[in-house]
Amino acid sequence: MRRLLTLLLAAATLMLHTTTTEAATLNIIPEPAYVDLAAEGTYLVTGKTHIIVNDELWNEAELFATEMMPHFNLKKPMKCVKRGKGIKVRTDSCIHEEGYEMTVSEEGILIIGGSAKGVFYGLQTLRQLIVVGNGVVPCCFIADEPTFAYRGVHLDVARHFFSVEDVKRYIDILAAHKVNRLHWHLTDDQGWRIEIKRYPELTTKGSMRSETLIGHGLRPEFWDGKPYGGYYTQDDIRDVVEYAAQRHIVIIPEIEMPGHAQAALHALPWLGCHEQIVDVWTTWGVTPEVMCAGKETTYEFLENVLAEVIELFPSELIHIGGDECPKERWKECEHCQAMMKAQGLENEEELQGYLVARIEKYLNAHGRKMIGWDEILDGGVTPTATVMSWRGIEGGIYAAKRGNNVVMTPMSLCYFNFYQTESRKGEGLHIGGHIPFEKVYAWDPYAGLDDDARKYIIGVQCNMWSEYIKDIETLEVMLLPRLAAMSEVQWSVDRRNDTTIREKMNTLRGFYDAMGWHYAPYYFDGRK
Ligand code: TNX
Repeated sequence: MRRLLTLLLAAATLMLHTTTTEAATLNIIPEPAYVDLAAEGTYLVTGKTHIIVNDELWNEAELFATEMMPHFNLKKPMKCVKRGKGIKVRTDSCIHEEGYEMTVSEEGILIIGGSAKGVFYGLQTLRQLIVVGNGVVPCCFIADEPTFAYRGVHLDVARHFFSVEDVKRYIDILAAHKVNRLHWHLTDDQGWRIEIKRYPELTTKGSMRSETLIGHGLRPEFWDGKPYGGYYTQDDIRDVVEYAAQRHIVIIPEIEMPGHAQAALHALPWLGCHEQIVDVWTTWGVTPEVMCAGKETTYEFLENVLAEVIELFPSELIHIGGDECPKERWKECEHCQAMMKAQGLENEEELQGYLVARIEKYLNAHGRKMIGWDEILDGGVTPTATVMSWRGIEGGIYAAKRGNNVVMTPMSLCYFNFYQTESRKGEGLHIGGHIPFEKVYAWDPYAGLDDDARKYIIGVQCNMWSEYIKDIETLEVMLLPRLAAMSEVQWSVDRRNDTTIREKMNTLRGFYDAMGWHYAPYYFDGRK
């Protein structure tokens, strides 16, 4: 970091002393912190180019060597060796942990990362250059590091299920955009998708619903009449967590509580207040059927589930949902009312606050930290919870001013399940809203915050709710190219540039085509 600062200062001084400054760009997304294109010449990377690497960085080198196979039409990955010429990678702890410096000369390429993470991101930058330049990489020097430590993308697999293979493809796309967190929304009213050994009913019963709402509104003809389900075994989960970790993406699991839990209540009716059987929900929205916050058995259940979740996910942050929990059932429930009395709680909001605080204690006692949607603020939040601000930015601002860590993900800017054009023509049926590429790109996540509060904004995230997203192609079209805009907000917020972004996006489009990723055409054909 210190090194990059010195470099930027030197560059600024140089610019003061030159009369003509041409903004050189390599069309990389997200934009690197510093690019020097002054040197002439190129270096040609082919399928025969060696990657020179020591044991510590073998994972990163081999992954790159494998990723390049389709581009060079190779049957085997590019060769990784310990000595020689080609693409050399190493680390230097003077550089920011996620940063890197890349020097391309006519003799070869050198990437020095602050750690294996930095090397990985350097190689992602190089991959873009190689693919769009067909192996011809211009001589240059790049020094790079991210703005935000938390660069998240969310995926809802409860409303529609995505296979292990689909999730890995999604992870590949995230990694290429230098995203480092996948928020995996694993449970909701319409399906419980993670195997929990202690409660097999959660998946044997809770992962299947009788049909799905496929229209807008609640008319009978809008349901499809087809049973729908799916879940991940614990082996599947371990496989995905490992796959993501190799790409330096931490998976944050979300187990929804006490609301958005009707599928769990279907499987285990004693989790509810009235204990009557409810179905795995076939409708979208907010259901009154929520977990009972009065019975000790609910707390036992949550701790037992989290114990298995903690075993499966190394993430320090564990997401406990906390959003959209109607309190009707609690008002009529003798257990909830007794708990409120015993704990001296004024109202049902405070009862939710009690549940959340108790779960946070459990997570902390097991070496983890809690993150939840901004409703966790309503019942009086502890100073140690991380808040995900979705109902707007106000919750995030309030939390940051109190000194809670915040991830900004306001619905008006970060809901990638929303339409991308005003006319909605050709987009298929989606939940609503309107978030074009330009709106994401123009977002300032620090708006409304003074310097003190700013440092609590640990990152930003876009969310992918899957009520109307049923397959991986649609998922990709909703994600791309808006993720490119989001990645510039996450990685390079102060380096965004309205005059160069269009050309950069045209270059990135070539990269998407080469990768075979599906993307929406609207940004490219000018439709907002
Ligand atoms: C709100 S964001 C929800 C989700 C829905 C989404 C639809 C949040 C914490 N809750 O349950 O899927 O809107 O856009």
